[in-house]
Amino acid sequence: MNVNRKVLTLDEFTLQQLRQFPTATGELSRLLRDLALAAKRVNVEVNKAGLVDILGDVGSVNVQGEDVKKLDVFANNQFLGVLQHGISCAGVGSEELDEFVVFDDELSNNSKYIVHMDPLDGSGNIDVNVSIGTIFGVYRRVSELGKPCTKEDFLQPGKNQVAAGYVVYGSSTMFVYATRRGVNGFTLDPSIGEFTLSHPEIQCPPTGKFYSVNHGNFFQYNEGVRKYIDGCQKKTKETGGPYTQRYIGSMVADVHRNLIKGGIFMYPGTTDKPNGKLRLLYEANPFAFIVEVAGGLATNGADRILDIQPTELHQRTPLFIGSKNMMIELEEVAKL
Ligand code: AHM
Repeated sequence: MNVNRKVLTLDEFTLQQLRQFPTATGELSRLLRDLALAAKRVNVEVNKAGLVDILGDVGSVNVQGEDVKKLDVFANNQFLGVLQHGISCAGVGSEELDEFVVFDDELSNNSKYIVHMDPLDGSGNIDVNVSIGTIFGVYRRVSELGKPCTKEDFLQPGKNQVAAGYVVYGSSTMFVYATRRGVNGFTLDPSIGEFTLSHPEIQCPPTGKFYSVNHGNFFQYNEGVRKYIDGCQKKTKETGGPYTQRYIGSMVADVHRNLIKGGIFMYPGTTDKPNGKLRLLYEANPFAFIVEVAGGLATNGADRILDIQPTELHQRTPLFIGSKNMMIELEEVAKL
């Protein structure tokens, strides 16, 4: 029989990784499998979004005061459902929910992980068929096993993540995840319904040519950030520009491109919103973990993102993230 040895599914890959740790329990592998299952279900609905009457607002408003789209609700329910019915997750914090969810049953109380997630990021792009994504961060709980998880499990700094990842629903669907050992990307093969290893050992190029920022807010950024952005458009010694501006408005797609090709993504604070728009626990921490494992950097302008001690679930943070040398240039030019 002719076996194609080049094709490695996500499950096969995580099992191979597991074999290298004889004492590992396999809980993280199962958790990743659960997340991939939910991602496949969400992918089916995202692909149908233009065909069925699933577009538009549900009519409610989420905890950040934004309109909730139907697909957001669907994605939230899918991820919550698989995590609750799996055996690896004790509870979930979701961008879509006011409070964290505790899966208070015997199996879940004995699970060692909790998950933070943004089930459908970039939802403003759903109606116009532009890439959207899911983001997740996995933490080992700090509360006592055998009991329901607690708030302190959900308010850990990002450096405590054991894994983080994202799914990009784009021209193809990709599941990318990082552990401290590395970042690997899997592309969904629709013919077999499996994520297969397509981007092994992703390294973020130390420099790149893309900068991603909402230029519409330019005059609301502080002077240092404006100076850096100006430099991105010029050929200067400091920035090595001009760079190419790329901003989709879906953080998953913007950071994914910069992770693969090299670049910098910024969502700075503005005069109206000094902490910017992005959420520390659901968006910034998972990406900071992934990008740092891949060799890049992430800061809020003052501190490393992964060192920030969260004080509330839905806390927002300015975010600068990307290729190492571009981040160093940013800090030098903007004097963050
Ligand atoms: P969402 O919570 O509505 O999905 O918004 C999050 C998105 C990010 O993916 C993206 O980077 C950012 O919002 C874009 O915001 P803006 O339109 O202010 O530039």
